[in-house]
Amino acid sequence: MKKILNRDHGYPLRAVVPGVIGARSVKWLDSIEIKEEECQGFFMQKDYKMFPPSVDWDNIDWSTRKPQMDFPVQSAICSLEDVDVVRQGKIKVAGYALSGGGRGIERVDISVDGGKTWVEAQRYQKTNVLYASDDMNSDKWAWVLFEAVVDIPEDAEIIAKAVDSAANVQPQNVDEVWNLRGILNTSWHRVQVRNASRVVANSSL
Ligand SMILES: Nc1nc2c(c(=O)[nH]1)N[C@H]1C(S)=C(S)[C@@H](COP(=O)(O)O)O[C@H]1N2
Ligand SMILES: [Mo]
Repeated sequence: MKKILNRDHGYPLRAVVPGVIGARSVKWLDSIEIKEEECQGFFMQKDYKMFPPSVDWDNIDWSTRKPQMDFPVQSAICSLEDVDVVRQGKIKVAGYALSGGGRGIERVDISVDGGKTWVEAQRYQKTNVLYASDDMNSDKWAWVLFEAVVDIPEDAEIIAKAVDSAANVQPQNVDEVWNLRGILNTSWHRVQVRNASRVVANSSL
């Protein structure tokens, strides 16, 4: 399939840096310079950096931190939105997971009860080709798609969390990874859905 790079995403020429935060995949390139020293541009020096909780906008010193490069393990559910009313008890939960720095996706866990119990989703990269357990490289450097069919109770909170090949796992809440710039919020993706049987029952009251 021919893939067109449109202008919003960098046409006519864009760098794509797998495993590294999106800010480094610079769009609309017109020249490339190979340099020994780190780029002194705004986005490398004064934007995408991670600070500890003690740093605020009054005491920030940008030069104390390295530019963010590798990103942490993350995932998102793309098949559902918060407002979805699910007609049957069974629904498909699908989305993507990826990790930085060449770490593969070991597992994607799905919960329909707010994180008390979990089931493992199926993973694939090429459409409809599931992973063989001996495939060591195909789950690295790019999105891993996941899919699970789950039974949902009334008013479910559906959660996805991914685990990478170094056993890094997404944090439960954003509080644990909060940082001044608000970057790298890779906490569990939560989607609230309602079960239609409950909605119908309510509306007949
Ligand atoms: N030239 C240029 N490239 C850029 C940016 C930009 O502002 N200018 N933003 C970066 C950031 S911060 C991100 S997250 C990604 C977004 O890429 P997308 O629009 O294809 O999702 O582009 C990166 N490349
Ligand atoms: Mo960004």
